[in-house]
Amino acid sequence: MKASEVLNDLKRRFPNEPEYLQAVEEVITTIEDEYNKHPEFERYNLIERLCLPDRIFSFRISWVDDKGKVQNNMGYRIQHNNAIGPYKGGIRFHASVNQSILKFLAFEQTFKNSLTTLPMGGGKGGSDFNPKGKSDMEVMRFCQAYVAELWRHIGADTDVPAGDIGVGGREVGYMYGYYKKMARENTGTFTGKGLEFGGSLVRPEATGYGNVYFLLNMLATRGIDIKGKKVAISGSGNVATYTAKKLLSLGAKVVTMSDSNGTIYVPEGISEEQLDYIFKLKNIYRGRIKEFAEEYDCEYFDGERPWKVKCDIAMPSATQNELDGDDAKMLLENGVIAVSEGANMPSTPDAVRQFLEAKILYAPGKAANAGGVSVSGLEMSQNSQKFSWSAEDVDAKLQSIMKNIHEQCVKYGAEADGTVNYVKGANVAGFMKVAKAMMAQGII
Ligand code: NDP
Ligand code: 2IT
Repeated sequence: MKASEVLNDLKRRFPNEPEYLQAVEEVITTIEDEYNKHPEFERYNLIERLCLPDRIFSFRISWVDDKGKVQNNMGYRIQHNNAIGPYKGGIRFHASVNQSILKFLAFEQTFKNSLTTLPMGGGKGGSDFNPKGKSDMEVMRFCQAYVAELWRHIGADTDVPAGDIGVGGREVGYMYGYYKKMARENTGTFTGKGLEFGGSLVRPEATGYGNVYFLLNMLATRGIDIKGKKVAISGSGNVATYTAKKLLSLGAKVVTMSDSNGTIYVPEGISEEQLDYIFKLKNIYRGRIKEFAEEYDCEYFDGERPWKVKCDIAMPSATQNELDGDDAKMLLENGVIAVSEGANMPSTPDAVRQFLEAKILYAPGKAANAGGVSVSGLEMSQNSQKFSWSAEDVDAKLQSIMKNIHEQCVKYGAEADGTVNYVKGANVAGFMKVAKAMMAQGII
């Protein structure tokens, strides 16, 4: 089948999976030219095989809350593609989780992991469990119940989960602990583990730092200095906070952060002390960003996203489709020069189109946020060696991986007018490696 026919057929078969179709459509439409240069791909129906996940596990998770009430959630793990290495990708706990969202994330992860240069296939898992307001013991019991179903299907050389929205060091610890109890082995099947039991230095920081490293590579192509630039960040979780931390260390001004209830606006830039407050607020007290506005008496946009403020750079780092066509228009009108995505698929197709047409520096998540899974890959390497590397070593490797991803994007995304289409570059580069590996391995 031709690439466009595959897309139409997927639309017919999965009409209730909008996020999955959105991610697939973006990739198919950008790789079509390259794909059509390889008739052998079509002969082996490669594109359809690459769009459909290898397998999906879905299951009921029943657990008992602190009041003794039985709660039921749905759990999933999508093993999308393992042509270049074990399935690899995070676990998301959020009330909105469904099969479409996890299929889009697993699909994207396959291309992202291909770009990292490390041997990792793509996967994603999660549950519609809502961690908000849950006690530590409830979170632990839930993590154990999730892994009680999942543990048989994962392993250090099979499928290696990690964190994502709602899953950080605490949840990975509980899941890994229970996995180890069931599987009776200690090979590190999970990344983002605590440093005392096989975790890698710089893994918590890696996605945010990696996004800033990617941004620096993009800015360098136009000779722009990050110092003094105003950056609007969305989210206040793992990715957002470490993005802010690195930006502050480079002399940039972080003017916004947010959560699902609203946005704080600090026109002169958040200070290091204020960022520390946000770390504690989010990780220890598990509070809301509004409390920051109360503590520091700054502007707070209730129920609004950050994109209306004047900024030079936007780094969406919360969730999918959090920046739409109207937001893109406002950002462009306010003179934004770069958008680098920490989240997965945060910009809607309309927003992406506007960024590409405006020829600003626009990096899609699968390139810009690949630092997290890259250091997960490095955690896997360290676990295999039963050894751990210094923070300096891991950070240097992360910087070199992000530079390499940027180079791949430039190689496949360079336009005649000298600009770079990073969407095309990332999709084609990611696709070609997986496609060649699949071709070599036959119809399986
Ligand atoms: P966290 O759970 O640490 O933080 C998520 C942040 O995003 C919170 O501030 C949260 O606000 C906000 N958020 C979540 N859902 C929504 C929503 N529906 N609307 C508005 N805001 C929302 O997650 P991470 O920082 O780990 O993940 C953020 C993004 O980065 C995700 O897209 C994830 O897939 C992506 N990513 C993560 C990587 C990692 O290593 N962790 C690696 C690569 C990408 P609230 O508290 O109100 O829910
Ligand atoms: O979207 C992502 O790349 C992640 N959530 C991190 C995955 C991982 O395996 O570290």
